[in-house]
Amino acid sequence: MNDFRPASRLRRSAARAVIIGAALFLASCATGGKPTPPRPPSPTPSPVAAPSPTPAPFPALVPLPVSVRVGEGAPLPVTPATTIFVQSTDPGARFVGEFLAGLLTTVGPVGPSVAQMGAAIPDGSVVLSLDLDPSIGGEAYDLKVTSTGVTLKASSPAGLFYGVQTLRQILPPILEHDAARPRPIAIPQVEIMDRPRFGWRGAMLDVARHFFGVEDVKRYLDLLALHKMNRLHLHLSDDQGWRLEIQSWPNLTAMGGRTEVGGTVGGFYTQEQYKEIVAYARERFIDIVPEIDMPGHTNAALSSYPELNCDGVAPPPYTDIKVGFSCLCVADERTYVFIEDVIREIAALTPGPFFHVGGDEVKKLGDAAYAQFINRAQDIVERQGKRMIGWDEVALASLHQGSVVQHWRPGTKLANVALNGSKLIMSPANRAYIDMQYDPSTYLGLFWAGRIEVKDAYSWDPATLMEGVGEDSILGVEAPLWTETLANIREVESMAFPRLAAIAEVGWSAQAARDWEDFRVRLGGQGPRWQAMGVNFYRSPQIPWRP
Ligand code: TNX
Repeated sequence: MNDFRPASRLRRSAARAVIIGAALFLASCATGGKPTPPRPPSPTPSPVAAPSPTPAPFPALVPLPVSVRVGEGAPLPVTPATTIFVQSTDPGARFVGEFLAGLLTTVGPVGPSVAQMGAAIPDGSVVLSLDLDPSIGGEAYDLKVTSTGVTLKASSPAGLFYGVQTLRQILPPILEHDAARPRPIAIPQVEIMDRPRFGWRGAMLDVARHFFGVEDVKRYLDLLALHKMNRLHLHLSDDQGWRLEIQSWPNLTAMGGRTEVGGTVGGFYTQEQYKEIVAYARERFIDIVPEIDMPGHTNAALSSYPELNCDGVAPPPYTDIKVGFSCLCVADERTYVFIEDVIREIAALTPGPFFHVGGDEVKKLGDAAYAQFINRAQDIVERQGKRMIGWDEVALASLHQGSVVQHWRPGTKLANVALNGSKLIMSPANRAYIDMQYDPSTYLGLFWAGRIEVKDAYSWDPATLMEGVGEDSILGVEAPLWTETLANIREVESMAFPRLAAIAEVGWSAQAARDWEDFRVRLGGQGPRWQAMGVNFYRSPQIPWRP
């Protein structure tokens, strides 16, 4: 069969018969046998969406690919006898093959096997190859499922990985649930071409206000990968806690790591644990971006070392949520020794090219002293072989071309940054801050930047947000999740999902192809998968959630 039809707008009635057939097939796979696990109670109220008059979309892909065509023929069976052939010696490609096999383990008592470089490839196989033209970018992929097999092509392992994430969203959600074994499945016929709009599709997790352990961070990384996000920015220090071991300044964690918001016990990552996070992220094609906030948001450091304070007196630990009161002693050279030690140790543990210096909300310094401090921090970051990122206040400094500004304050003008050749990451607080409440009934979260329902998080274009800052000046988007009010990973999930998926699509999919009505139906299709994965997502009344 090679009869594919366009399905980029999947609610079209012409596609209805195939769509319903496929949906019934998937539903029958998903419901027989083992029950899905009960969903733990959501900390946010979960109003029930009115049933949608729209037919269930197939495939319900988020983020939306460049093109999707649905085939009419019989679905391709996947069984323990299926082989995944990796037609490349690249260890990254092999790794992606193993990752796919891992996703498919529940198709039988054992999952499909992975083979390198098959000479004769039997019908029904899955074939991964690095045959795509590199000029369309390393994250692009082509995926084709026909009655004779699956072919997935990319120019680099990252592209293969994203193709696998797309395949995953085509498969029955029950596969995500371990108790589903054995569950033979069949993959509907599709032909998909895809590539991302932006290279930076990020999330930020504040592990300083509340501490989140290694397993929580891995869980977040898994969920980012499913939505093709490729940066996790860790906010590793703030007034309420210091979260990464620094061997040359051990009190930072021995003292500054103990606390968190509300006075509960905090925690920190040893350098070994941080390396474990970095490695886990890399296996999912995600770069960890470490942030040590300075010169403000530093009470945890100031309370651990008296010499970092201008008066030589360490303040007590702080566990409330006000901002702007703390500042390193920028006039004292010991402060720069401290910063250089910290940045050197973290840079050595971090393979990605960026180091985030925070720089936000410094109320204790005038503009000139602030700019001078950031200029010195920028030099130190560069001496350690990294590029500096800072929150949008750092635009007051003399930024180098390689430095990056993370826009967060709605209404800020940053055309000068773009003009001088530095790039921007767009995280406008009234769109991308997923610690904001959904609506007045959300009991977690803050609302200083407004309430952000899914539609607000989705309906904006990074390239027209700010005058003088167009597509070429933008690295991409990032969704920060501050955790003043979020004490555990389930609460984090309830704020992140579904809005993180909306930001993922803002970062991945072409602006002209994005449409709220289309998105909300595809997003509703993610519900069963998230449920099978135990994700504690908010059932926004704006979304027609599929049961
Ligand atoms: C502003 S965004 C902050 C954080 C808070 C957040 C709460 C930014 C650079 N600074 O310190 O946690 O608001 O939404």
